Amino acid sequence: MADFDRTAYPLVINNESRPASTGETFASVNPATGEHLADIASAAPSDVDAAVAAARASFDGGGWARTNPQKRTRLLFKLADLLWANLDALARLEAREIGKAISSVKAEIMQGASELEFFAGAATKIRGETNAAPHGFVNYTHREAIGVCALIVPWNYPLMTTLRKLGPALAAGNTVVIKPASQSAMSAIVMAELAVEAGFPPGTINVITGAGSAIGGYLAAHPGVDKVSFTGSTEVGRHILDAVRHDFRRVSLELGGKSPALVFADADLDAAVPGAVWSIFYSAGQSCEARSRILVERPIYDDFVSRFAEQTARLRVGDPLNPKTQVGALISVAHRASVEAYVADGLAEGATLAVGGKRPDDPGLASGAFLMPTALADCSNGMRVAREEIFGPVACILPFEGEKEAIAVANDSIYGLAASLWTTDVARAHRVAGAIKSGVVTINQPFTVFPGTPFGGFKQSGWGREVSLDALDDFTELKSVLVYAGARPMDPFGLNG
Ligand code: TAP
Repeated sequence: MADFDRTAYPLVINNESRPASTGETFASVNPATGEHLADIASAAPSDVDAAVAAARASFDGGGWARTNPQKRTRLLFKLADLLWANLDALARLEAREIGKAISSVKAEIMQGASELEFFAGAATKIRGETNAAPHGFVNYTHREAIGVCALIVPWNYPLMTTLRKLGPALAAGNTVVIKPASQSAMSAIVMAELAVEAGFPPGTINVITGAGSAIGGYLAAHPGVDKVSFTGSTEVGRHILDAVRHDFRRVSLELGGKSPALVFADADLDAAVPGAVWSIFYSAGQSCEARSRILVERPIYDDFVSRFAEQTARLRVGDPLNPKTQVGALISVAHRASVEAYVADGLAEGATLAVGGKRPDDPGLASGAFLMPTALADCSNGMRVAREEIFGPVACILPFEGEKEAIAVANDSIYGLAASLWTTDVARAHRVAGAIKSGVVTINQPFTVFPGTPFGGFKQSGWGREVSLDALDDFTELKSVLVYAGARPMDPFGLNG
């Protein structure tokens, strides 16, 4: 049984919960209250070595790599069952740790468990192909596990992102070392303990915690790691690339975004306005796929801005543990300061404040990292607020004239993760979807991903795809086997005379 009430969280290596070898810890703090929640083990490089060695032994020695796919399926479903059984406690744990509204956290853990189930089923369906080959030859392919995978995860969707990587990695037969973000480590540790309860062999799932700049970098560069799967900022993504490039180890990267929502004059505003509000303010804007640039066609611009501001002002901001709360705290007071600086910068560059832009008036929220959902209207795409990822509850609203300009502005970004289109013109919806340079395009609805649908970015939003079966490809190597099946001996130099 998982213990959700403790105040110390260990490393999980080789199915054992243990303190860091140095005995060092770091504090987990509730960003909504400033309350100290727990002490988390702070791994030393020698602990990373131990975790990689355990994963290596499970992969090379066969603890996990030699399980048959049916057993992998059963164990992954068992872990998913344990997550469902502990859903409320896990949601509470994460809501306290990252300050996010508990209704959101719960939905994300459900999504993560569903994705795990998707890959549990996929473990028995990994397929190869036969290909055309010259007469007398047979060619077939199969997909093999890569080996030890380092899964490095950010704080904004902690458990969901961990499960999103864990499912395809394990389904394909890899073993893993998970490095959660320091601000959201607890749920990964509990999940690994539930995996021990489920019966995963020792060394299959290991968790190390500690500063990314120290042990995250050390893990990514570790010669015992065959693949790094990273989700986080584009800046740290570059460090990850540096860590793997020398020996060409495998890597996939899910990075930042500055995703647009395009609202055309023919859109159904009863759907587009709440959809646009949700897709920036869900998770207090701390989403890689947040539609943080809202491009609105000129004839409906004023109406859209006033409806957007009115609906945003009605969002319930407050205690993350209250099930009615829609927007919780930001991840830290320091992060809120960075978001507030962006708002000030946008106003200085000529944007107008449509709503928000301040901390909540409620004195009960004064010690937490809260910020009211904010919309900056009359932005232009050259402004810093429209170009950089703010990663907070700030929408930039920009007017546009016609489809051509909308596409040009939407694509004028270093990122290309997601885009939403709002229009009742079916032909336009598909035409614009084809022209937008992003990994995901959603039409007349705000949701980005369901188990089985691909997720990942163009341009500086990353490499690779998650959530769908493409993720299995990213966690496997493709092997081509060429067989000679001719009647006479193979003698390419003609040496047999
Ligand atoms: P980062 O600061 O990039 O941290 C992500 C992870 O990397 C954390 O576990 C962090 O550990 C670790 N890390 C930090 N420096 C490292 C280094 N030099 N080498 C190896 N690992 C290192 O991101 P964040 O602030 O947690 O999350 C926000 C960012 O993630 C945003 O840019 C957001 O867009 C992106 N994100 C992208 C996606 C997708 S799917 N595209 C999804 C969610 C988030 P510590 O916590 O210990 O520093």
